[in-house]
Amino acid sequence: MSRFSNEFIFGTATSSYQIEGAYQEDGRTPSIWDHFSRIPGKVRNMENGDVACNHYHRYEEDVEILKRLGVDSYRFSIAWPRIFPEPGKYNPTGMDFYKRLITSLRENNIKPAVTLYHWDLPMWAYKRGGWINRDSVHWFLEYAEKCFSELDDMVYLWITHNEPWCAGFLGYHQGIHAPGHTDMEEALKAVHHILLSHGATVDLLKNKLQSKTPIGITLNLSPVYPASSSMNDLLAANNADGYSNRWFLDPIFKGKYPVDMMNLFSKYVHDFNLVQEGDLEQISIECDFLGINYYSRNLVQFVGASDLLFKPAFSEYEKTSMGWDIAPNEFKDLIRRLRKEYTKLPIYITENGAAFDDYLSEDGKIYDHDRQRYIELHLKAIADLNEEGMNIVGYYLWSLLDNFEWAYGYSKRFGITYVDFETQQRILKESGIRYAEIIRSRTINS
Ligand code: IFM
Repeated sequence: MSRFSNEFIFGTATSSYQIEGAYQEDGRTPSIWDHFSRIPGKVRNMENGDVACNHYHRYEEDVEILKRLGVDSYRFSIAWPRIFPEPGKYNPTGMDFYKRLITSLRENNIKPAVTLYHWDLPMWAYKRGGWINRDSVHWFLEYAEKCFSELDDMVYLWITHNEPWCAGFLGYHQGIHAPGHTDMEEALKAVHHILLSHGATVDLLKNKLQSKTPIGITLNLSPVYPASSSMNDLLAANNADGYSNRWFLDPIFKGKYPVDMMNLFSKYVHDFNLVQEGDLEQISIECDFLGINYYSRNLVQFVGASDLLFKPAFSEYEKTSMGWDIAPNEFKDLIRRLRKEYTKLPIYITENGAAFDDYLSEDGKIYDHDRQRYIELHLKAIADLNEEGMNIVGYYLWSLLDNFEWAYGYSKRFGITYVDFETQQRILKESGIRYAEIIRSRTINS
């Protein structure tokens, strides 16, 4: 039996576009996901977040679920197009929703952990070039400043960006996420400006506004392994690691982009003004914590006919319904490496969880034992890591609710609460009931 300290934060996580719905209410204007999801072929069954979990109207019921779970904290994101529906035009009615939500959380002793950007870039910003335009840093700062001035005294921690790898590379290089571009140079620009906006926002909160509220960034990191020990596969693993992990960790913690990846990327970059003097100092500004979203490991092999020389390799590991390897031991490798090579900052696991095909049984319950086991394995890994002194200070389970899983629409269920999207009925799954027990006892079986 392993025990979590009394200070350890147990939580669940969601994001605005994935759960809120109310896509045209109280002044909200479209985001890139409203637009992208309407392009045929981009999202399974052309589903979208117009209604999603209708959390905008049902947030009180969702806070009740959080209470039942007994979580210490709840992580959610703010929809930028609710706050600034048009350039430079603040919408207090949009902000009021988050004030109501935060007030309700605090009345129930649940600490609000707030992400500023979880991918719903306003369309007005996209039309001006989106993250490819360096001015995006100023637009983001204006938005962040308003969130800070209205909410900072009620917020437990701030997260500037969720998973810049997805916003940058999935959105601008692979085209799988909004805005659906497939251009490496654009992706490199987008990532650089996202990271710059992160640094500028940390500077704003800590130095200009002198706030004591902790602030950090959330990266989705995946430890990479070669399919064999051949030179080619080792090269493939190095590149995959550079693309998914080091391209973010190195500028944030070492103040420089990795040289091997700069060489690999150099053929795409024609704008030599991209990284300007002072940018890397800004990006590597000291934060208060690092947020990590961990789902799986990444096994790769060499492929000559690809720009980055790697592709996923066949793996015999048990998988979730996303086809992702269940890999709690590799999670330990990742954390140990971060401690050795990158940072001593407190670490929050800001997301971890699994999609499985859930069935509502005749007795009205969801016996999602696969998900329960996945959660237990990863919580056990955290307890073990903390015994080694790795200082993981909190865990946010993804997700509180089944929700809109981006390009997969509603076909993948990550929730510990089942959502019937026809009726909006919520049912706590067995994994949720087990999570509540773990939280109550603050222990996990070996
Ligand atoms: O649903 C996403 C979330 O928006 C970001 N992290 C990964 C989750 C599962 O794919």
